[in-house]
Order: sequence, then C-alpha cells, then structure tokens
Amino acid sequence: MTSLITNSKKKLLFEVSWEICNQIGGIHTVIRSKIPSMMDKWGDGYIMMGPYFAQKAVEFEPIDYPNDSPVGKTVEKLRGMGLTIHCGYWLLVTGKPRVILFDLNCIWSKLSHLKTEFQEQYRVQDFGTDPLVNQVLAFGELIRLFIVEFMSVNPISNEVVVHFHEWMTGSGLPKLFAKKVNIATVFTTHATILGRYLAQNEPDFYTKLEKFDWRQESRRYGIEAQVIIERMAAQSAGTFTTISEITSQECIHFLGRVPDLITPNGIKLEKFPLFKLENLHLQYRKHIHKFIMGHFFPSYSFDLNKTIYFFTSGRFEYKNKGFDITLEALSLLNTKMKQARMDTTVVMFIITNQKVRSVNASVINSHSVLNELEETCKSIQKEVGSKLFKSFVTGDQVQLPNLNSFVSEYLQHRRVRTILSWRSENQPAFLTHDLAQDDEITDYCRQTNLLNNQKDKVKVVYHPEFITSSNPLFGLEYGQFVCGCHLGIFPSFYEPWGYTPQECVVAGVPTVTSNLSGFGHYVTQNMKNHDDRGIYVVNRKSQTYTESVEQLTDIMFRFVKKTRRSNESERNRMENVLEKFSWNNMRTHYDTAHEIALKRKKNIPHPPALPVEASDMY
Ligand code: 1S3
Repeated sequence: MTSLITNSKKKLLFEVSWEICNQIGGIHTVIRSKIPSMMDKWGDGYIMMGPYFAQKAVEFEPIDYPNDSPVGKTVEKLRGMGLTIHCGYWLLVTGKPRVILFDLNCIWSKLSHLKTEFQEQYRVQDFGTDPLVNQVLAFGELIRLFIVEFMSVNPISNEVVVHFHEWMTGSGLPKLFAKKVNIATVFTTHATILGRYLAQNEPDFYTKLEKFDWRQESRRYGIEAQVIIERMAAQSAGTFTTISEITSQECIHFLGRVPDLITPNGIKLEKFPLFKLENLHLQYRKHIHKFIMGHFFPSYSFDLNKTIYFFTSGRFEYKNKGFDITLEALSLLNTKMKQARMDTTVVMFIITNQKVRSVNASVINSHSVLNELEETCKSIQKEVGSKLFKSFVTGDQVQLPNLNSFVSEYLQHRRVRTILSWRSENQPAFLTHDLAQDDEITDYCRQTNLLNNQKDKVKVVYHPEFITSSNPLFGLEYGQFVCGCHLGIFPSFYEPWGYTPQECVVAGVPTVTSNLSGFGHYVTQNMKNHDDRGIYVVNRKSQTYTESVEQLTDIMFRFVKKTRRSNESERNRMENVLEKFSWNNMRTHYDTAHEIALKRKKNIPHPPALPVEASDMY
C-alpha cells in the first residue's frame, strides 16, 4: 500500500468531503458506497480528505504514512507549521481507503483574518448565524494549504486530481485556481443552498427559477456567505458537476455556471439471489407484524396476512419531501378502499426526524404488555408440555387430559392479569412519540380524521425519529425495516437525487418517486417500462398539485388491488435493473469528470462555461 505515497509519478485522486468518517446525510452514502469502485480504478492512488471530529471519527484508524513519501513529507511539514492532521484508514468500509482528517481547531486563530479577507473580496454583508460557516472557512483553508504544500514537495507529480464535494469543502478552491496551482480540480454540488431554501418557501419555485436574484435571495435568508462559497467553488473548478438534470438548472441560475456534466449517484450492489431477498422480506415483515400487534391489537385487530406496509422516510421537509401529497393521497385511498369494501388494510409508516421528548408512554406500555403476553404463553406452553409428557410417560392418562388443569394457579393469574392490562378502549395512537411541538403531519391527520379509527382501511404510524437497531419499537435497522415493507413512497417536490427510492430497489421493494427528483427523472430518461419493474414515477413537473395527488392515489390503489403474486414478480423484474444503478456503471461519469479536469489543467485558466460578467462573478 505504501507505493501510493512513495511513488511521486503515480496518478492521484484526492477526494474531499465533509462527510468522510462523519455521517450526516446523503453525501455520506455517495462517498462511502462508491469507495470499492473508486479503489478499483485508482488503487492506492485514492486518498480521501475530511474534517476531524473526535467524537464522530469512530471508523477512523490512525496510522502515520512514511515520512519519506510525498504525502508523508507534506503532512510532516504542515505539522511543523502547527497544524493538526490525522492520517489513517477508514475502517468498516469495503476497500479500507486512506484518509486524511484535518482538525479545524488548529487554524481557529486565523479565522478572523480569513473572514475579513473573504468579506472584502466578495462583498459579504453578513455571515449569518450558522456556525458551520466558520468551520467551512477553516476547513477550506486547511485543504488549500495541504494541496499547495503537496505540490511544492512533489512538483513533478502532474496527474493530481482534487475532487471537492458540496460547498462545505470549496472555500479554498478559488485561491488554488487564482494561484494556478498545477492540479486538476472537480467540484460537485449535491444540491444548491438557495434551491433548498427557495423550494421550501416559494410555491412556484420551478417556474420562477430564472427570475430569482441570487444575491438578494441569499441575503433575505441569511445565507449569503454559504451561497458565495458555493458559487465561487463552482466557477473556479476545472470541471463542475452536479447529480441531476434538475439541479443543473439551479446551478445555471444560482451559481452562474452550466455544469460540464451530470454525475448521477450509484449504489453499492450486494448481489443476493432473489429467493434470499424474499426470505429476508418475510423475516423482517414478522418484526413489523409484531410491532403492529403491540400497537393496534389492544384496541382492535385485523388480518395481518391481508395487511400491506407502506412507508416514507426522509428529513422533515414537509413539502420538499412530498409528505403533503402523500398524506392527501392516503386520505383519498382510505375513502376508495372503504367504498370498494376491501378487506385489506394499509399501514403507512412515516419516518422522519423531529424534536421529540420521548417515545409515548402508552405506546411503549402496549409493546411491553405484548412481550409479557408472549412470555406468559411460552411459560404456559412449557408447563403444559412437560406435565403432559409426564402424564403419558407414567401411563396415568390414555385420553387427552384437560390441559387447563396443567396450568398452575400462578400462570392462570398472570395470564388474566396480562390480558386485562392488554385491552384498551382508546384508538391506537397515530404518533409513536411525544413531539416537542405539533407539526404539519399531526395537523393534517387531525384535520382529516386520519387517526386510526377501526373502520379506516388506511392506518398511520408517524414515527418522528429515524430507525436504528437500538430503536425500542421495531428492533430493526433501517435497511431491514425497508426490506420488511411492501412499498416505499417518495414523491418529492425538491430532491436533487434521493437515495431512498434507490434503497428500496436494492432491497427488492417497489417504490414511488417523482419526476422532480433526480433519481425519478433519471429513471424516466433511462428505463423503459419502469412501472412494470416496480418503480412508479409521479409527475410533479407538468400537472397540478391536485392531479399529482390523484395520480399517487391511483398508484397506491392499484398496488393494493394487486395480488401478492404479481407484486412478487415485480420484485423479480426489479432485480434485473439493479446493475444499471451500481457504481460499476455510474463511476464512468466520475471518470469523465476527472478526464475533463486533467485536460483543462493543461490550458489554465479554463474559460467559465457561461459568459459571466465581471460584476456577476461574485
Ligand atoms: C443531497 O443530500 P440531501 O438529502 O440533503 O445529496 C444526496 C446525495 O447526492 C442526494 O441524494 C439528495 O437528494 C441531496 O439532498
């Protein structure tokens, strides 16, 4: 492995992200899942760089690089200048890549100077209140210092690519560009900051896109510094990419540059034979059944063999993630199923992260009573079994005895006591936790009476915390939960890519996405008959909100009416599309981005892709 570090003529790719050994969101998934594929191409010439946060770096194994190697020498020199740099490996990921993490504190004393310089250069009025901006300025400077030093220690290295992801990494990029440092650079944005804010707050976001004034809007939302860092990184990079066609429109208007190419997200493919996926589905569905029994059956029961599990999950961005249209469609679905007198039940899980006080006490209570009931049954079974066996062995009994007489008084009492505390007169809760405050989901459910009435065909379980294996209600990891469900629903309004539907595809679970999400758009462009393969795309681009709600309702209703067999064959056909989404296939876009950057490096300075007026540059 040391050759990478010692061979100065080797091609090197430094990949810079805020989410290396530091999980925050979707970018972590991108970076992490593509490691094996990147290592296939770059081998030990692949080095990842990120910020160091001691508490979060649990997957980081420190190890020093040889100090006679270019990277080792660079690190030593920077350490000599007082910088704190951690070198090592990213553990627990396939490929165990090399990682360099930078401690932001070591440069904190330089922060006010960095801010003044930045403010003067880009006419920033206000840095806003987000402490992330300071961290980002410090990180960008550390990356810049590293690259400059690396190139001075190793001047003959002429094939160095530095790939920056998202605005948090890019504050040093304009200076590298201005100083003509001999490297090829790529900047990939996974969303635009203004896009996120405006989509959330402006109902006609897409139609008004061209009219927004980026400077004015970024000041209005107190995000001017963030937007400028993003804009400057985009304009200074050799190659500029984003993850979907939809986001590229935002880039043109908010960042002032047409992306050179789209680098869509891939997945790490774990090839399971189909029967295994089917078995896993059955296995995890049992856990969900158990949750449902604990949650609903104290009040009333329904046939679990005729129950379909829908789910949605994502950060709490009510409109952006399409929670609004999902709830409206569920309400309509409920009415349709009742009118059709269907004997099927749909349970919709809404998984997100909101401020909660704790899991609701009565929800926890009914789940623990269910466990107690199960334990009591097991004890009775054991006691009856052993007494029955004894009675046969001793020959006292020829006829099957009255089994009730074998249950001890203690267990009789325990049984009655547990059953009495099991039954509830109340409706099953639609919310599993005590929220710090009500939100749009609770408001909607209350207003429309989508509150788990017995006669409802559609039940709602709103779980305002992400699912992890330590979760007391499901006892499943998120991926297992997905695998146990029947349909994932993600009809987003704003979603640069969206991994959630793609994760369903990997788990063999049919899914709904929208043509305003990067993934959904990609599917409509690249996959014929995606409906037949269990990927349904709601049109949110060219029809009204109400029409989209109706289309989603229709997709749900048709899904519910299908037989289990046809849903299984959808699963079957889904397996064939997996390869298309794998990083083995998707990495080629990254390869092209790096090649373009290497070619452009030779003709520095490259022209900005758009004729940008000087006043518009900043
Ligand atoms: C972004 O993360 P987000 O959920 O904040 O990047 C993801 C990875 O490229 C992408 O899937 C998502 O749509 C973006 O929004």
